[in-house]
Amino acid sequence: MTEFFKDISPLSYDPKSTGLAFHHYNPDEVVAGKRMEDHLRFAVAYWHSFAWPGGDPFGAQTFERPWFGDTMDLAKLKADVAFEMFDLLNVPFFCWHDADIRPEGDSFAQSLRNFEEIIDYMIGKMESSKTKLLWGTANLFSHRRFMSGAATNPDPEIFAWSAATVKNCMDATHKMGGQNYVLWGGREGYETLLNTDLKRERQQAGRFLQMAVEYKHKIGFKGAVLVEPKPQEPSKHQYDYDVATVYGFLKEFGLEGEVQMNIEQGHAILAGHSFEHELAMATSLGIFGSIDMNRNDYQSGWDTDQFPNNVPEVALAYYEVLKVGGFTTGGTNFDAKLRRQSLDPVDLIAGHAGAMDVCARGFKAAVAMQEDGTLEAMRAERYAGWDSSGGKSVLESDFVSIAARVLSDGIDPQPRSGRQEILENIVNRFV
Ligand code: XUL
Ligand code: CO
Repeated sequence: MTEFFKDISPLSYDPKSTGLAFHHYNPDEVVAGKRMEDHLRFAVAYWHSFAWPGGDPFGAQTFERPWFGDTMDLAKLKADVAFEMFDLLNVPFFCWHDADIRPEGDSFAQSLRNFEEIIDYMIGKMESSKTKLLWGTANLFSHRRFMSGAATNPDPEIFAWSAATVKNCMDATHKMGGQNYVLWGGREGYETLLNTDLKRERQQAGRFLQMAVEYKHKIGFKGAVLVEPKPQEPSKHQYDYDVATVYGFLKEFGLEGEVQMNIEQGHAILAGHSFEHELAMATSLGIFGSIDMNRNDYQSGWDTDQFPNNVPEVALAYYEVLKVGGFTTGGTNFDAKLRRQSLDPVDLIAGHAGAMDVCARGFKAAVAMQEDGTLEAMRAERYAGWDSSGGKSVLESDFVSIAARVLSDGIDPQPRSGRQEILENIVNRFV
């Protein structure tokens, strides 16, 4: 045991507790035919909890962690503390970027050796822990070599470096028994068209993603390949702006059956959408995969990655997920970080515990809404005309015959209420 969480005991479900406990999340509670833990599939994101120093654009590190530094011993200490936190929280999954878990070497080969050593160290820890890998990913955005993109870089050698990095991260994810592999196009975008060949860059990104999918099949990785859309940040114009944009991209490069979406609340907000919109878009296109759960500030205009704390919003999100039967390989990854003044070990635990409770409350509300059925009955009633023989024949017809029928039948459609307030009142009964 390390000293880091020395005063903190494992959390349990204890609704009456006034201390550190779960008040709504009971992993063993069976809801809609399954244990909560198996529905929600919570994951801790290594980068925010263990690698982020607490900086902002006006100030550097605020956190002082005993594992900060560039040696392998410190990387192992970081892994020790991380697995202690997974145990305290009893989370079934975690997620990493290569750069979160190993020190950067002074060559590609040295970084790879560091990475492989840490992967083996973590696999050793996983033998005595319940926590599995939800997904692995490559950090192709922090180092200055990626300042002009990874796959979309004007320099083919950066493409090659990035491809080799993703190959190694996919190998490690596979070796760890990971359930998905994620690609977030961190700097796959551009700042100014004046120096950018947009057509070429999109083709490079398409080929890169095809190679990742080819490699997944080559090594027999059975998990899902997930793309995580995000607009505007860090590049002014990101090629993977939102779910609909990425779907067009997948179609163009023949990948629509191969790649699903990892959808993040904060990214949806930055794209000018709601979280549930992005989820509904993905489920309707058959490309929903997983969730990066967090909460964005609605005013700031950048990605604040706060822990979720809005039960109605989370309920509407899980309602969309439940409509397609819940997660398969995906889960709820807390891509969320402490505020930089939250310095103490207990803040890390409280942030996650609170988030798990918020998700549990939202999820139970979503299940209750689904079991109640009124929302779906009212939606079906709104579209019932399309199920009638007249409605069906409209879509099988053409403009000429439709125009003739509108005249001959003397059609005179009457507007009907959309009932939004009534529907919102129904939701409010459950959240
Ligand atoms: C960045 C972001 C990433 C991805 C993984 O906004 O969400 O942490 O989730 O690279
Ligand atoms: Co994310």
